[in-house]
Amino acid sequence: MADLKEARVPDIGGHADVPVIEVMIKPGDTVEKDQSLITLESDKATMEVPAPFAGVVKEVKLKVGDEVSEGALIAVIEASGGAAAPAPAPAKAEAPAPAPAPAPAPAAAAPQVKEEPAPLGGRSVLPGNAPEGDVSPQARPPFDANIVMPGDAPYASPAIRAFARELGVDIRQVKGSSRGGRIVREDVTAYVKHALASGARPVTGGGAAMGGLNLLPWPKVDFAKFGAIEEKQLSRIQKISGANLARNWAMIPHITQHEDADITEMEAFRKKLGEENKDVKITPLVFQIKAVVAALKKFPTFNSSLDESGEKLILKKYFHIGIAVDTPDGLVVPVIRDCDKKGLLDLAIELGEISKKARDKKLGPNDMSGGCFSISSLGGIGGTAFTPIVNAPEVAILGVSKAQTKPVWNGKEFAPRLILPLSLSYDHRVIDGALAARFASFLAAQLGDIRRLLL
Ligand code: CAO
Repeated sequence: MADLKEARVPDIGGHADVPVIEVMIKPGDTVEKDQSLITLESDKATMEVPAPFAGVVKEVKLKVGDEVSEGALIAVIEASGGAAAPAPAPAKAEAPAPAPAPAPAPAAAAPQVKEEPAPLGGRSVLPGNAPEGDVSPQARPPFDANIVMPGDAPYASPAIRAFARELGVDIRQVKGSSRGGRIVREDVTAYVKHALASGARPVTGGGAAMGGLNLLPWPKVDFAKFGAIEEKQLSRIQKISGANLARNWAMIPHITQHEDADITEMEAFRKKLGEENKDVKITPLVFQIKAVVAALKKFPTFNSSLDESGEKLILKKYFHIGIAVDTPDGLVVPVIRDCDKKGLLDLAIELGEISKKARDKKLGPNDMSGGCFSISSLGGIGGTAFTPIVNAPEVAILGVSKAQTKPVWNGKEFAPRLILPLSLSYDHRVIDGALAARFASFLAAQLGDIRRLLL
């Protein structure tokens, strides 16, 4: 029989009628013990209420905007085996023993508030159950908003803090516009836009606040006034990559150098190689990886990163190449390691494997870290040129468009040649235009002369 249990609001330090500002679960969700269920907002702090036990959410009994006090029913959860909640809630030391029925639910069992410092400002978490080795519920102090959220700490929900972190925003710089000065999502986005518009150059490549910019707030438009609309949430990948792209675009002074490579001979060789190795898909991309490695060896500045202070260049002696892969959920950039030590066929096999892994959503953090330089190939789709965004902390990225046969003057006549458009974006703080032009023409020469590439 289903083991249905109730998750309730624990002791929140005597606060009553506290608004629910976030509901993080829906029926059907599987929750782990201590996973946040809702966020409450007292007039001094935001608090996450975690699940007192693991299980599957059957019913959610609250919605955003409800006001709750201790004991309010949050959700009915079908507890998974062995992780049941403790028995009825203990009474607080100073409170009279509660009547035997109706027993408050498990969530109220451990009325302790633990301070959990988050990277930016304070954050409070209300554990549903006592952690191992914790003191008895009676001995624990009730929630004190002043402890977990000191008066001068920014006033924002954990979700808004996480959102600010994703964008690299120091939430202490953001002014809250909501009731009581609470920071809401719009305040964070307005802050970023303001920072971008005023054009201030951030001090470092890593996490510096973009203060002093003076952007207009993002236009708020009621699109439904003009016709039918539909809303669609961005995927998790889109949110994460969007935040990274926005930071990189705003903080890196980009230049894009365009170059054409004559890949007529390379293409003939690729086709031959493909016929001899029918079980491996060999696309032009593996040749580009080899050419990039050769160019990185010749121009080591391209194989570097600015350190966090923005004053030192770290030159890498390894050659790990990131490949932008388009997946149904958004853009990911897995990394192929040690490309200098791998042949065309090895690279082709690995490229097939990581693309599949990316599209099957099986990439782990290790698959996507440690890249030196990225390639974004839209050649299989089309286009004549584009401006890729540098994948920080790398300092350059190669965009590849679709190869096309074009008439090229050979001194006597126009001859049909297969021309591959290359778009090299780079961080102008690290790389000068002349160096970029040399890198791009070296790259084109490598691709144009297959003998050099195979050396
Ligand atoms: N010019 C002409 N044809 C090209 C080409 C180019 N530059 N690059 C690839 N092709 C051809 C391939 O040879 C293949 O042809 P066949 O089907 O006849 O064999 C076809 O285009 C499709 O190639 P592919 O895309 O499957 O393989 P790939 O190795 O070129 O690329 C991958 C692999 C994972 C990079 C690619 O599938 C992808 O996801 N690209 C999108 C990357 C992206 O979104 N970048 C933008 C980032 S910014 O938003």
